[in-house]
Amino acid sequence: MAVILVTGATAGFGRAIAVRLVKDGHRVIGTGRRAERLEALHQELGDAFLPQVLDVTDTARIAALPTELPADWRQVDVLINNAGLALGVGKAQDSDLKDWKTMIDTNVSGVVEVTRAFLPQMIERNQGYIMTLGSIAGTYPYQGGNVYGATKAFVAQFMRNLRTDLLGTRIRASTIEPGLCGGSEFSNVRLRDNQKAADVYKGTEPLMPDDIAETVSWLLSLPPHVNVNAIEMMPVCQAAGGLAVVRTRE
Ligand code: NDP
Ligand code: 8X3
Repeated sequence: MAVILVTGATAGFGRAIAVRLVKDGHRVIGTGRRAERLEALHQELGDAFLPQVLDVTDTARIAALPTELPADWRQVDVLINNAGLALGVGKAQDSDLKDWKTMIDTNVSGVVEVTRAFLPQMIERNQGYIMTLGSIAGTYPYQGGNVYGATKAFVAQFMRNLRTDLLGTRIRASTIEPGLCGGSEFSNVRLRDNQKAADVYKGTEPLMPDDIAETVSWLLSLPPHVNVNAIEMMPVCQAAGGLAVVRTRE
């Protein structure tokens, strides 16, 4: 059984992944900014869960974390880069530059820095697995997806390049790219309005955090010689749309 570090374990996918992986018999280090949520999860899951407050935009704390973990938690076998967010759905010309920077700091720099921090010990042991949450927004453009989608496109290419650099090692790397998924705080954070967030899922049967947790659990159950490079998943009620055309002539 593995020691697994999950970023963003205080809500949504990360929480569901932590709960599922502890049920699967693993030991999970759950991170996030909200200490009280991590403590509640600790109460629920017991000593198979280690809470660690971590803001993935805090470069110094990330760098220190691998050596600051308790000795028997230090060999992280699996890193799940899940922490991330979207802010806003405005067009590029209407968006807030501060929101863009927060998304880049969290979804791009956060993933890169946490990955870089835990890679050396995986290389040293020639063993490990890195999974990162991308999104269909990294593949399919949509209005208002601008920087959020671009951060997830970065994630997809970073993970493909990571796979290439890791060739010759036994370390695996996968990207999970979900589409519409309810049951998390994603839209509440993005829209900053709980009613509008609820409306995103109205009349749909979206993916749920447990579906993502199930996928993670399945990936971990595969034989060590199998690397799933990427998984794109959508609810049955969603599909990619068409191209847009503006008609200004008779
Ligand atoms: P939630 O908003 O429910 O959870 C996001 C998690 O990320 C929280 O635990 C939050 O913890 C953490 N987080 C955010 N910013 C930081 C930060 N600076 N430092 C540390 N942790 C942070 O969203 P989801 O569970 O839905 O999303 C999880 C991932 O999946 C994200 O990367 C998202 O982009 C991606 N995704 C989501 C989809 C969806 O439709 N829901 C679809 C496709 C991908 P805290 O606030 O406590 O720090
Ligand atoms: C979340 C999915 O389509 O809202 O990454 O961008 S989407």
